[in-house]
Amino acid sequence: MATYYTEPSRTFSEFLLIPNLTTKACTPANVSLKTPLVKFAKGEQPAYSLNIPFASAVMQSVSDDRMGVALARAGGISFIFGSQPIEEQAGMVRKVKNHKAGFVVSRSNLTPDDTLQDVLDLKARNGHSHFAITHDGTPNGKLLGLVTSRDYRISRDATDKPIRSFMTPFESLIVGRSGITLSEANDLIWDHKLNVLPIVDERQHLDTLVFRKDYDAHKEHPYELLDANKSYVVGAGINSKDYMDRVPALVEAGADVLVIDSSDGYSEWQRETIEYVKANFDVKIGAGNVVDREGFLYLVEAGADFVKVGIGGGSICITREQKGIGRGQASAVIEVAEARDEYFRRTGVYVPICSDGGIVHDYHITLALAMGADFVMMGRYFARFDESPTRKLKIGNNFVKEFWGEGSNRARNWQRYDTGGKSGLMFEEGVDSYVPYAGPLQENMDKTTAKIKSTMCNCGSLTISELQKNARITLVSATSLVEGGAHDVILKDNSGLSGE
Ligand code: RVP
Repeated sequence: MATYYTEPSRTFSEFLLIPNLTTKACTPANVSLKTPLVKFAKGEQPAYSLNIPFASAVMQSVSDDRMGVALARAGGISFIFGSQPIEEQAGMVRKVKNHKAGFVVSRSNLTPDDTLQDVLDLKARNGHSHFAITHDGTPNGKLLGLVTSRDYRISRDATDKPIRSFMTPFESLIVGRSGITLSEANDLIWDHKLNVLPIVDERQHLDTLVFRKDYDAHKEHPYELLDANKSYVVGAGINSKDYMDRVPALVEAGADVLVIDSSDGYSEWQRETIEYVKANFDVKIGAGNVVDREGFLYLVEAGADFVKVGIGGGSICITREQKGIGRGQASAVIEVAEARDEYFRRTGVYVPICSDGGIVHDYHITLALAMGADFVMMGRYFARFDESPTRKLKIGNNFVKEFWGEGSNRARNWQRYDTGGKSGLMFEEGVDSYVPYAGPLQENMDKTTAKIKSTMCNCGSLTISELQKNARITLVSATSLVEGGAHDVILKDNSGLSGE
């Protein structure tokens, strides 16, 4: 006979947190959201921790190199999507690792033979006001001069004037040498009252530019997640099919952490993948997804450094409808967290778990953490931001961004859903959709983390592990769900009434 679970499978919206005593010391400013990313032994520190417990989903429409830089800068981690050719994915990882905070590759470049009109055209196209003048007009050509808006007067100058006649020539420029630190570059910027400092190599070829405003921005990101070489930490998705080719390329590109990306990770394919990676590389590897104790323990015994939890809860996911597998996200997290704690007591090894999918409201993140998740992975949340890889469109009066599932026809990521064998039959497990455009990542994350910290204070907790120990969580009835939103009032926005 089949096994029946007596408890229904539940989701985050069915729970609320009950406040604990808030002491005077418990203020949002004192709350830390630091959390382990990979397993560690009792009394030791994990090799990687996150400063903010957020990971961006292993999805084409979410995690490319731009998201990787933006999220690491904000304190979390991106897992660059694996449903692309190996070299392209490795290229994205490399871009994140090579992105030196504050040092940017010049994006507006011209040659001395170009004209003032070319400067004006480029300015109109990308809005930049500094132009590197290189011998061949490329970002890393020999630097011959610089043009800023102080070098020309549109009202007086002929637009066919060649750049060489009005640029500031190299001989008159203050430049930094490749290899200088950001704070040394900043000293030059301040000492010489510059807005931009070109960094050149020993052959006078342009390496990068440092902008005064970027240095200020760098100081505004106190949570940025850096490795020992001061490069951003980045993850990458792999699958259990081409890992023997993909993993070496990703490790060579500098990926810090890998994750096997699958809708159902409780499989011998995942065990073999983990064993291969552990035997051949010194790189961290997460696995999943699972929704119960057995699945968690199986992947941990195989050597996983963290385990991802969740089947069918993603906003674009139709796995439950298509295949009838899955579990309410809250129930899955609660059971796996219990298994994680039990494993820790038994072995002294703490294996972090990630709640993946189904976060709709910011408070769902706090609930997931309170229920035992060490961090959350989100797709829809990040897809809404400027930094996600997809197009921003105007539909009616609203701006939206495109967002599609890895199991949709558009992504064609069949490996994520393949259960092995010679399967030719493929069916969609995801949809192609839009999400409301929400602006820049940092601004949104600041708001979300402010809410989480504030709720943690309500719960008398200064850290995530305190929250996991102290949280008191109650189920809500269907009727009290109504009570939780605005009710029995006429909302002004929708009233259709006009007042004085
Ligand atoms: P959400 O944050 O609710 O958008 O969920 C994102 C998660 O959904 C991903 O991390 C992944 O686990 C899952 N996903 C991605 N594509 C699909 C699909 O097409 N079914 N599901």
